[in-house]
Amino acid sequence: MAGPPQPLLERLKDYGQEDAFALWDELSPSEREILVKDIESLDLPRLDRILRCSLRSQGLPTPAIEPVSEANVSTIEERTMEERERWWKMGLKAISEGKLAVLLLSGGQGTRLGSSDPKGCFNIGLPSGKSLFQLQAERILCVQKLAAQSVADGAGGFVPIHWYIMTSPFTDEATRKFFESHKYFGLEADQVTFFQQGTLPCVSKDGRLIMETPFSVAKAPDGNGGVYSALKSSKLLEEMAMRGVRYVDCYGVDNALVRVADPTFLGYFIDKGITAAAKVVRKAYPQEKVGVFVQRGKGGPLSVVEYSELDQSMACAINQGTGRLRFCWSNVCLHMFTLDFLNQVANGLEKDSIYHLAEKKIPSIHGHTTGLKLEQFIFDAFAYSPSTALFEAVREEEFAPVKNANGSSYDTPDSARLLVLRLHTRWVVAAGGFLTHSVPLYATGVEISPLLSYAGENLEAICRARTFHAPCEITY
Ligand code: UD2
Repeated sequence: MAGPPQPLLERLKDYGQEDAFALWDELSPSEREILVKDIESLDLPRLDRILRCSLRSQGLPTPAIEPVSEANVSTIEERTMEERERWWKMGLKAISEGKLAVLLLSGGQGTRLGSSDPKGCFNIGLPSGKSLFQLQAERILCVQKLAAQSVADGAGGFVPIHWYIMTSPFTDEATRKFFESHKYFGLEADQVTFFQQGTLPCVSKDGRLIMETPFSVAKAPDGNGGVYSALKSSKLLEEMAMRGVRYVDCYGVDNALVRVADPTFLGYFIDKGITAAAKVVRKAYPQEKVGVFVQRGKGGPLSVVEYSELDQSMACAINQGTGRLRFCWSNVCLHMFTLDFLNQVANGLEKDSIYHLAEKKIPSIHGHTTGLKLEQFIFDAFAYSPSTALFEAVREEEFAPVKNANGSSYDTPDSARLLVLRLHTRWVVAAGGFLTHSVPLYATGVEISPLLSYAGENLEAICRARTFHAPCEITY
């Protein structure tokens, strides 16, 4: 009985991974062929380097971390109306010149949501029934229009904002089909580019490959920080440069209120002349499942400690002076980078192969087994940024996470839907409109199409003295 190919077995032995061939004798010829191809596709030296660096760094003490100094945060209360308007105009001008690209992180598996579809396809139950992808596409359409109107003569026509969408093997096909079947929600097909992130094998806690089936290694997407190597290998950073892109707005798909291509955030970013920025909201409570921004030593670079790596004493620490949480600036996966900085990261990140180890239940030949997923995080890049600033956003206006299935206690489609309806109801009332409602107002509201208004602007003509019966979508 022929055993596994000797050279391949030897290579596995070099890294202590020969168990991958343990069931060889029970496999059919075709299964053996699949297994050999699967093992040959692994970059064993890279995997071994990642494992050694990541498993070793697990025990190392993290360098002293401090809360972010207030000088690095643009807070809402200190922001003047003049600044907001100036940044809004600066952002629209840069967008009208084609300098902004949008980068969507959409490779995650929606396991917590209980849906096998990509999260962006999810309908959170708004009156319009729009998916997260459609809401985001229409916000891009709206900003394009506002940018074209902001140009002096306005006759220039709009410059399309290019939308780069990172998928993973788990979400790619369904995402592309969803966009095609919805005709890109009114966008031009050639202003949307899909690209896939990489995957990495799942390993046991002592670093051994986990076999999902007798002839295939268990794998998972390499984290939303996989975007850097994916941009590099797909040569999309060069393509962005060819398009004249200077700034990249990067965000997570699972936020129903995400302000895609936010002109104010872009204007602030350009005005500050920095290389990286993130929107932050004040943390709602110590256990909130958000990363928190920290500073590594006085004046050191900003970075994020993910909620899954934040120890309770840090999460609950109180600033004695203010009585507020010591680590209060939450990461909400809303980032802005210069294209130059993305190039530096994409070429530099590989050197530091420290990955985050996420302990998960992994489907395997022994049933669901506790194992480790190897992930890089999008915000790992902040450690390399020479200049980073945080831009406080109003939580109720910009952060409606869709993480857990309805019935869970937080971050569900229902909670996100209500946040959208309540915000848009406030916009209608502020624009002189009235509401009637047959269910209590706290449980309903109106939805304003993103094609009408991006952040509540230009609604007087439509809403003044009009009465709307909630729940409904206002589209004209
Ligand atoms: C993310 C943030 C967390 C906080 C929270 C707020 C990261 C690493 N963590 O936590 O700090 O902001 O959101 O809601 O950003 N994704 C990929 N590829 C992957 C994994 C995830 O594209 O391999 C995408 C995913 O589709 C989503 C985003 O990254 O758009 C964040 O998803 P997540 O579930 O990994 O992160 P979460 O919710 O634990």
